Amino acid sequence: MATEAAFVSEIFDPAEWMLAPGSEAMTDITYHHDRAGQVARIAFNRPEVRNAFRPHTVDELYRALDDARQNPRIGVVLLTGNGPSPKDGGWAFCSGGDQRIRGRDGYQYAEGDGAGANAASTGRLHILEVQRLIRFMPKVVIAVVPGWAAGGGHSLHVVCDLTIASAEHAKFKQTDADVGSFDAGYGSAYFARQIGQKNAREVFFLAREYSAQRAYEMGAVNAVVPHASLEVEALDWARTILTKSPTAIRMLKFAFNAVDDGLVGQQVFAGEATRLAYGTDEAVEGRDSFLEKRAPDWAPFPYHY
Ligand code: S0N
Repeated sequence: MATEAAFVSEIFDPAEWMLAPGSEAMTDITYHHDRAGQVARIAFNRPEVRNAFRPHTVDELYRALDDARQNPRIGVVLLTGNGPSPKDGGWAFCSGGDQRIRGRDGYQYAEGDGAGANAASTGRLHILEVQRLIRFMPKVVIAVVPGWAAGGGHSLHVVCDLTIASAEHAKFKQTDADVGSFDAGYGSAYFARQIGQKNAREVFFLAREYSAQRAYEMGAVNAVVPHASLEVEALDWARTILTKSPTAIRMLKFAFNAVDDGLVGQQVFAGEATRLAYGTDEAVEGRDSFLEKRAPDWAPFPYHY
């Protein structure tokens, strides 16, 4: 049974949300569904470290995103960060990998962080699995950026379908090269497709700080809105998207992706096309002829529309 939502962030409205079933024990993220059960809100919940992720955070994030992906009623996912920090009042979407537990082979699980029997003996870099989940899920994922999007957190906003940013607190900075890290996939190469090669190279090579307004001007952000109304605006965008045909949105997302995703993009798009084709009389005839051990009769089906 769904549970009433507790207050998790200064701009979170508990009246809009219910705790997502199964999310009660999550520690590093929060996961909610709106009361109609059609919008998911998934938020980093480590504001004291600017919502940096450790392996356990990524495990929970993957689980929540996959749950939202598989829920047939959820049409839009909001990915955000809770805040502000109890230490200094700072806001963050996500500041990437937790540098305190980065080892020579990736990010390390720690005692007591909930990893339990799943704790890997070697380090993990499975945030890239999360990126692919966002990229390939047949639903719109909106990055709702209330503060810092830095490092791997910047890459996550890049891979989301849309980004809405807080006018007052959102800041963007690609720190990868500062800390000896490099997202050589969506975070950089796809980012360059979004904002152009010169701009993307500047963001990575200089690792400067960009305001929400500047990111908007570069084409990295869809809208800049007052901080207090950030989540209201994001829910409004989600509910507008929910008025559209789910199949059309899904096919459009995969069409936008396909050009940059090579054969995997073609595979994802074609998988959806195959699923749609299964609904035609023609495909039904193909299946039935096999099951009835007869030659298929394609005569009713034209070669040209
Ligand atoms: C975000 C920044 C710019 C905010 O600066 P600000 O507001 O001055 O706050 P601070 O005082 O610096 O921070 C407040 C407290 O939070 C801690 N903290 C912040 N970020 C992290 C972090 N990432 N890890 C651990 N702790 C963090 C601060 O230490 C401070 O703590 P106290 O109060 O105890 O002093 C600024 O904080 C900043 O620059 N942060 C680091 C950003 C960064 O470099 N992130 C890592 C980048 N690399 C990755 O994310 C790699 C992982 C990844 O996604 C990946 C995987 C495979 C391939 C590629 C990638 C990729 O995308 O890079």
